[in-house]
Amino acid sequence: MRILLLVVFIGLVSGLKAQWNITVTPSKIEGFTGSVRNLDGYYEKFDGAIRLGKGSFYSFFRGYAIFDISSVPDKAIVKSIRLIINTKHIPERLSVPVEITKLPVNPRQASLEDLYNSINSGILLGPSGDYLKTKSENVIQLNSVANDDLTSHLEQNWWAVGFRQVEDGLGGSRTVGAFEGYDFTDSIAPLCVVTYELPYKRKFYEGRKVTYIEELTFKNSEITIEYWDHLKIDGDIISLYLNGTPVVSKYLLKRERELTEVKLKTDMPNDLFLYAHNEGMNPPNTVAIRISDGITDQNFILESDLNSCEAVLIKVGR
Ligand SMILES: [Ca+2]
Repeated sequence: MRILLLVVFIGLVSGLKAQWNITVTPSKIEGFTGSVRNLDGYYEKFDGAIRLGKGSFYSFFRGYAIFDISSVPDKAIVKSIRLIINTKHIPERLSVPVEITKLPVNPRQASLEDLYNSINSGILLGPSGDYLKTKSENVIQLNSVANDDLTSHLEQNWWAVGFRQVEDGLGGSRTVGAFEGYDFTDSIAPLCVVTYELPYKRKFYEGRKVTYIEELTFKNSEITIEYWDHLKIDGDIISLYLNGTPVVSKYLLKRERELTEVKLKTDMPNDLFLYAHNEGMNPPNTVAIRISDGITDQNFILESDLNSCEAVLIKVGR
């Protein structure tokens, strides 16, 4: 069993408009593919190869591919999907007109008849036309329907697409070729490259406006947060929320540093914000914070009042 897993981190950081896009090539593990055909009401599936094209025996080949998308976080917002299919065995000077479709059924559970018909009824996920060329790498950019469809499967950790041959009007009597993107003796497998972003910035919390003032990166996910009042001690009572959960709750700030240890999420940015319970004698509510992961530390000040919260984004990575 062959596992392909390639994770490329593309960090595009520009001021406070940071984006964390990650491109993943999902591993494709088991039950990968089959070609499906209908021989006068008799439905067959051939595991091990995507095979498209009209056979000489009046059958229309359809296929499907299952991708393991478990490496894409459940909360990802899918921005684009590319399928990369290496074709071979297509006769020279012919290309196979093929369409990529949404699969409305789970190919591991559907009956062969349902699977066969679903591939045909699924709406298009990519351009239509002659675009699978012979003996070469084909890169197919899928559309927003595909993005939404994959997003809806994130918690299931699999995603499948159908491949259907576009009829050429020749009645199925002519063999127009087939391509085999993959079989168990072939090292070239179709790939699915997913580019996504993660939702990481909250705009409001309990009606209070949240503003991000800084973005921090640590190597370790286990961090220590120290917090204290660096100004005149005026009775500020604070809560600190990490990813929406209080890690410091209704604490009266002192000159002395208090500390708490937390674990960060590694697959998405973490947000830490200051929630003010009052503003003390001297508004606003202000806290000095030092975060350390044991390798580096970062110091910053958060200010909040009863209508707004200041926040930082924290990422674990290089
Ligand atoms: Ca204050």
